[in-house]
Amino acid sequence: MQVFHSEATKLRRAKTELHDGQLMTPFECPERVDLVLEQILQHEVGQVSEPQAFGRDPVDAVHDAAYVDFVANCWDDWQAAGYQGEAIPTTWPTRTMRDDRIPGHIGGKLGYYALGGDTSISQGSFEAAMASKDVALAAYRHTAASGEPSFGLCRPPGHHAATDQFGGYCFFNNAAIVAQRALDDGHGRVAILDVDFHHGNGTQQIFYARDDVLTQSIHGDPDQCFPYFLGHADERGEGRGLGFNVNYPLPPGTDYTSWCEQLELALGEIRRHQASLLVVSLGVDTFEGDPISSFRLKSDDFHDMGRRLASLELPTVILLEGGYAVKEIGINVVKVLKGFEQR
Ligand code: Q9C
Ligand code: ZN
Repeated sequence: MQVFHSEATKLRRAKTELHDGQLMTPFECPERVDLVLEQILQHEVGQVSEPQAFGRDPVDAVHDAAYVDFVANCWDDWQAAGYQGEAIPTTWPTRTMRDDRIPGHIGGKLGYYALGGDTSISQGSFEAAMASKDVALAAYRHTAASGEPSFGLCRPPGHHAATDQFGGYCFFNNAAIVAQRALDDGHGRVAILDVDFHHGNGTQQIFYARDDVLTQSIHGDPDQCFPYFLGHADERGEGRGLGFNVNYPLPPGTDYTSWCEQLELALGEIRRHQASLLVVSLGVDTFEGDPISSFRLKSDDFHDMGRRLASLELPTVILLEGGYAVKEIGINVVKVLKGFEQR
């Protein structure tokens, strides 16, 4: 399988993440890229290529232009304000306040454009996010041209990023950017299947009122799990998009047998909608050893997952989302890719 990777995805090297009341070294670290790449090379998954630069237009196609400007300028603006640490939001336009005016001060902008306080913005964050979407688009281009599957070693991840919000370690929604580009290239219908432990709230929001992208997510029940405020089973899309979003929330402790039943339901929906391209938001944070998640998938389960994804026999772009700080992240990704190639 063709693999796409860019060293520039490691330009984000944040020092802080506010996690469970403590300021820690972020789980979403550049070492993740090296761990996955090392296993891809060791297991000879396929040729590894650098992406070209696709510029900003594909980002603007799914995100608000002022939001993209904010991500591009945030670190400079934060430093210009004289702050020493990394840019962390602390004040939000919550229910009891107004959200119809965007503050001029960077502290206010941060709260306006953030969906959580977990993702510090630092030097290189924008550049890495741009490289991440280039990796995704290069993978898509390969699959679109050849029909062959491809894997994009995206980092930072994308699926929590909404039209005009960052958070959950995500800035630009790589899967949504690929889906939109595919539609612009003439694909009739695209399916995005999100198998990351966390609900793909950004992907859902971006396409919620549309019937040209089927969005589905299998994830930890938002009653118990981040992002808490989206991802319930009764969110099915709106307007023309009604029926084109499907959520499969599962309780903490879910094992592969139960998880897989939901996967088969999701695959059935994709067949029913006659999608011509599949984008997989591949988080391997469903692994039993993941430090911030609570499903119980074992390494061998990822092989079976890949095999089942391939059973759709669709042109498929697989993009990395989550999967954290354990050495198994690389082997678990490789197992999905190898399982997929068994067909
Ligand atoms: N204490 C992705 O997997 N932190 N993002 C949750 C729980 C945010 C995960 C807080 C987790 C974001 C792409
Ligand atoms: Zn995740």
